[in-house]
Amino acid sequence: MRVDVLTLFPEVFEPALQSSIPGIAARKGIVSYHLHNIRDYSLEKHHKVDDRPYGGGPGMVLRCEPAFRAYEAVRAMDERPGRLLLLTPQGRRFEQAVAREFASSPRLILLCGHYEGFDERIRVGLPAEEVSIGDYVLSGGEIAAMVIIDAVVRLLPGVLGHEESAQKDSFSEALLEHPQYTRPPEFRGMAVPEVLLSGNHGRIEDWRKAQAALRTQDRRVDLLTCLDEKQENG
Ligand code: 6GU
Repeated sequence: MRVDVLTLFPEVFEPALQSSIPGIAARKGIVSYHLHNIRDYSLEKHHKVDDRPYGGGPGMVLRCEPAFRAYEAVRAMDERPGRLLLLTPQGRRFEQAVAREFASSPRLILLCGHYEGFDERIRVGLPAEEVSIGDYVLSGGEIAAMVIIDAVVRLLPGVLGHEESAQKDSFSEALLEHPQYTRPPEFRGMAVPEVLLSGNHGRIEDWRKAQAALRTQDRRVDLLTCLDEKQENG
């Protein structure tokens, strides 16, 4: 997969994309990241990318020309058209099913806004899908873009050493994770559940499934309701 990011702050992506799973995926050659500064595509003499909103009001708005020119130049860098994602709190809510959908694309182009927003003609004039990572306001799309890249890249075949998620049935995948323990067997009076030390893989699997169900029931009943609806709808 090829990932292009159009941003005013390309430097904030470097550590996130070089570390942990996103970094491993790149080193394995499964994904390549390409960072582009929108400012480089501004035709203004001081490479200004924002301007005051028509009609007045606080804040600044991302101008059309640098955004369109950046997108068009970047799109032409590779023959695969890919999907253009516009990061905005007004977008479609990003969730695991959307991550799986994006993971099937050979290319993603993420356009990060800053300031108070995008000129409306960027939304209308570019073939963009607007995406939000949740109901809160971030100062810019960069952190949201990193969230999306991380969630998508870890789904690409060969990225995770253990292809466990492929083995997991759809039921357990829809639940919260069961508790995990590692050595020592007792720490400050807190013991590891006996079943995990038993070596009985059948019992361990049953215990984990039960714990995941309990935890989901306790903390996120909405996930169970959602699962029921999915099963009813086939
Ligand atoms: Cl994608 N952008 C911004 N600025 N804020 C957000 C968001 C995106 N998703 C949730 N809040």
